[in-house]
Amino acid sequence: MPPSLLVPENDPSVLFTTAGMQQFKRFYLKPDLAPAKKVITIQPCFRTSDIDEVGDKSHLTLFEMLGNFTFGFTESERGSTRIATRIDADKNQPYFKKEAIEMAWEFLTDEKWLGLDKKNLSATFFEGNGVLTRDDQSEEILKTLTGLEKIEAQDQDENFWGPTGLEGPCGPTVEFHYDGLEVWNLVFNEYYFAENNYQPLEYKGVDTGAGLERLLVIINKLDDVYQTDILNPLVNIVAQSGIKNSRDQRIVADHIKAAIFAIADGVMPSNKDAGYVVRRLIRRSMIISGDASLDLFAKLIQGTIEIYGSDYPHVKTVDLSIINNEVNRWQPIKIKGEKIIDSWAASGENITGKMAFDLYQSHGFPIELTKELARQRQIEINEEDFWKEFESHKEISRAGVEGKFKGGLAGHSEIETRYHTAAHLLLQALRDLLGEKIFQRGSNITPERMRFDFSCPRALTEEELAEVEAKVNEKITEGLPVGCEEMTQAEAQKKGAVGIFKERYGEKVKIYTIGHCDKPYSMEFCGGPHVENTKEIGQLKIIKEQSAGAGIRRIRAVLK
Ligand code: ALA
Repeated sequence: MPPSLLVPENDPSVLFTTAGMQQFKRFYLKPDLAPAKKVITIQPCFRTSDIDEVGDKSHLTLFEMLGNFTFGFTESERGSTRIATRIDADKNQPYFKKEAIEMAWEFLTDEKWLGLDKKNLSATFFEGNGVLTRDDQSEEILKTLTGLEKIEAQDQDENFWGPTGLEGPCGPTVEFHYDGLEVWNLVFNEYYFAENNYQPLEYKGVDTGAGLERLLVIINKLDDVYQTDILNPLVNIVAQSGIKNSRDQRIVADHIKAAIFAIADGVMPSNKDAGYVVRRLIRRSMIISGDASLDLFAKLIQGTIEIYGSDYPHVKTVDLSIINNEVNRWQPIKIKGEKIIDSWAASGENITGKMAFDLYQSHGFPIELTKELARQRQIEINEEDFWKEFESHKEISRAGVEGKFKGGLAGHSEIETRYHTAAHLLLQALRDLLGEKIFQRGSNITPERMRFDFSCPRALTEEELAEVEAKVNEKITEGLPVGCEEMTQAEAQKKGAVGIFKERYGEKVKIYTIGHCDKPYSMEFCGGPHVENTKEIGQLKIIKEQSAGAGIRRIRAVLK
């Protein structure tokens, strides 16, 4: 299945997609919803928790996680005939510990597959705690693997995974390590965690995570992930820009690449939530690269597109101007922040948590930078209090996110259906005028009006808005038929449909076309519903155009 977006769409309890299983959380509860009992993905994962370790041998902000997943296993599934046999790859049957562990071992060690030396591999399993039982089953299965010599029990910190966010499936893990480096994590989801309580799950499932970059290190006998051919070219670009320190080189390569992937998935740099993380990645890179930033970031975008453009075509849509805006925006903030901290230093004041938080809140000054500047000026900073302020603020903004989420659920009255179709025409009219780099970044429809967000580095002129409005109304007047067709993502992409990469589940996608089928005017991935003929829409009037964050514009329009 295709990977999900880096920002999960229906899970306000997390900022980013940190693991392959996240888009499948509900399938562990309700396996019948899953398109298959066995699924594999390659999931770009974004881990803010690892940012401080970036630059060492094995941690990255963004990495690709290889995963195989299964849902809906029950003990009765393991009929007497199946326990001893390898699962049949063609059958749509769930599996559990025995099969998962054996397949992992075979894949890691067999000459047919990775062919790793068994002597360098070790395994760990969950030793249990007061509440959760020791995973004896996995231990027994590990003991049957030929050539595996080191098996160790470990505690919950090491060998228990999940849930992501506040609640969800979770369970004991079996990990394989190569020369001490974790390369393979099997999570046996047998519990559901909610309200401080682990409930056994009715259906059990497996969630695997294997870091692509780490596997490359081992297979190609490298020292660390930054030497792999998916990162080394980026590190070289940074080195050529004159940055000498090798850890700094790696940090900039990692951060800008992660920012590019996030932006490609619609996360624009901003002052809150995921957008703020992206902003921090860019700002930390700017602190390191100084005056070279603009030129260097342009080269890194180019380099990232060269490496990833064919596998992740949407990275090609990332516009340099979004990052340029960040660089330009940062200069005055940096000067202002330095001045404020200088004045604190001059009066001999130390920085309280509240002062640091205000600097962050009102000037977008990340704590890392405040720390860096405080250190240069030899004044103290109360970081603990900063984080307390930060946490209490986060609770408030989380409540905000949930509120927004509820408000965003669209109804499907007739008038809203008309707005939906009008949104397709609007996107196409914008693309006609401004080019194919324009993508929809969100929309909100009520019976009274529509709000439409799209990627665009600058404001539109009045003439341009008039032209877009006229184009939409022209297409309405033409009375074009609206059709819907189901096809695979690949077919849709080939036909030039817009918005494909946002699709998360399953093979087939719904494509709505507006216009005559040999030469449709608009062709867009969408769940519907839509009118049957554009005549039904009425007339569109653009009321306002404004900014909706860096690199995003918002149009408000009404139908008459
Ligand atoms: N979800 C598991 C992990 O992230 C596989 O390690």
